[in-house]
Amino acid sequence: AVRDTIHPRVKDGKIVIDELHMSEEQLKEIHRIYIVACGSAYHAGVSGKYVIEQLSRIPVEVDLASEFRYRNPILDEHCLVIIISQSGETADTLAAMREAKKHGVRTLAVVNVVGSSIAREADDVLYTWAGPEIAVATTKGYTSQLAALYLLGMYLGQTRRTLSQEDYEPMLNELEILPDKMEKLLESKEDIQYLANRYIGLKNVFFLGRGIDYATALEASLKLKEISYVHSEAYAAGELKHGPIALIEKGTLVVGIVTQEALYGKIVSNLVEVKSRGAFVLAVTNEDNTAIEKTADFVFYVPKTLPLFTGLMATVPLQLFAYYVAVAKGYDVDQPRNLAKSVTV
Ligand code: F1P
Repeated sequence: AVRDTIHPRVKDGKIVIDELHMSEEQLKEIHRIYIVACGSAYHAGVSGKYVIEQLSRIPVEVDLASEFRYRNPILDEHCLVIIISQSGETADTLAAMREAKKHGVRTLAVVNVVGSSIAREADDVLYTWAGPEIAVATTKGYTSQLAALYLLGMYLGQTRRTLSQEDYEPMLNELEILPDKMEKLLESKEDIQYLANRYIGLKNVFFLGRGIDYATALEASLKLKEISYVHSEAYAAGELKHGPIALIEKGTLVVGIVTQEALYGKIVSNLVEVKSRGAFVLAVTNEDNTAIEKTADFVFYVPKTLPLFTGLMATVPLQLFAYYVAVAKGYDVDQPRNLAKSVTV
């Protein structure tokens, strides 16, 4: 799915987003981006904020569609509103987009379902081409949304000249091999299954991450809730000491997502803290970060990629973790209780 998102937009060593009908001048004049979505798509937006801000230096605000639509957001003609929705039918997301359009703001939809309501009404549409999502909980829809946002960030960075050619080329090369790296990590999925079987009686799980890893933590936590019915929370790791640490006790599972080399020391000290209170620590980290074994009880290594792209690597094992816990408990992973494929009311 990720390959199908990236492939049509990389041509002759350049990213070409034909679907974005904005002139170079208009793109240069954008002074604020709002990303608006619900559920997993919102988490893709949190990841997208880091990527787009880093590459284009445009301030990005990420908002839940159910909040954005009622909060009278400050919008003008130099804002861009990016709407993310796998189905393209989520009621709050559609309403948020209509709200933005009322202010005369340009809207760009990142959507999977061709011809859906959001796709039809947006000014521009970036299809993710992930194919049909059969299961209720979004999985490949999410990873392909990340890929679309990486493309967009690089495109904006190149157009606005905030991303140098020197940085752009290795990023583009990496982007093209990301799908192979994702396939490679699937080779060790039995390790995740082993861990999931061991944690079948799981009651509370905490996911911690910093920077982009925080976005991955949010999505990993949602997947576990949605399909395995396990209570889980995601925190930006620095927030731990502001309350949640009170909930850590002997045997609590804490999942640390540790892909940002510049922040290794910081997150490791958070993991040491929870371990000293009896938590069992699972770390998802880059393949060369073997030093983590001093802290974590179990490590899942993912192929190394550029720091801005690690969301794609770290999400997959955690989606699988939620999947294997659900399977071990005998749940229907495709049709979780109380959930609808798209929330249309
Ligand atoms: C948003 C979403 C999904 C979630 C569930 C309910 O859908 O929250 O992320 O997995 O299916 O809807 P969408 O707007 O991306 O279609």
